[in-house]
Amino acid sequence: MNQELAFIQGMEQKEFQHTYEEACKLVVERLKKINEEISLQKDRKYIKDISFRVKEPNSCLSKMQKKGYKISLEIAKEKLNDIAGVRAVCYFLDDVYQLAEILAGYSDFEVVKRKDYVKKPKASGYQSLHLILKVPVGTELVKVEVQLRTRAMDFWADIEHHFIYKTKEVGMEVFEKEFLKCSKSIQKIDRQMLKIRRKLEAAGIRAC
Ligand code: 0O2
Repeated sequence: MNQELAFIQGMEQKEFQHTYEEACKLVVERLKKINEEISLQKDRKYIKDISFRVKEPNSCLSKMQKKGYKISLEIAKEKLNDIAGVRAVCYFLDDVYQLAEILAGYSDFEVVKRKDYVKKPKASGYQSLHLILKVPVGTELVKVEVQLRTRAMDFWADIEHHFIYKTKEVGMEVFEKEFLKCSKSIQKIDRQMLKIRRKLEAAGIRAC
């Protein structure tokens, strides 16, 4: 059997999938709990959406090949940060940072890496705050990539992912520029929305 096939079959094993699913679910449960508590505390909506996925075996294989890693399950577990992926979409910019702090504060979660593509967006215009966490599943510590972003960032990333991010089409530069322009507008809108919310709060106007 060739290496690639053995890799895919290894990833498809129930036990492997289960471990990563459990890791995602643990983070999702925490996020739900945080959402309930903070929404009450702030008397407004906090997290709009929480989702998760275990990365498809084929997608993991492509990423391993793209990064030039030896194709093995052990290397995938060690090198791929996003086999387990969780996303939380917030309303406001400050909520994204606060949420990252709360998650990082759990004593059973270890922050392995923090990538702030909000402060420093990627060349494409992609914005999100990524935390790579190690979370306990049974006796293992499993890596989970948590993507935290605002609704506006999510709107952009979703559409850009659909048309641009993994495309093999050539001559996409004109569209990439358009997306970059939109990302800059989104940065402005997120800042404006935060300012408006703060003014409303200062005026004592609460969400109804
Ligand atoms: P998919 O299909 O979304 O899963 P690392 O190994 O953690 O240091 P990694 O994972 O190579 O670094 O890269 P990076 O840039 O931190 O990206 C992690 C994920 O962020 C990507 O996963 C995407 O989900 C998202 N992302 C990064 N850049 C862009 C972008 O320009 N546009 C969009 N729409 N999403 C982006 P995957 O596995 O690449 O893809």
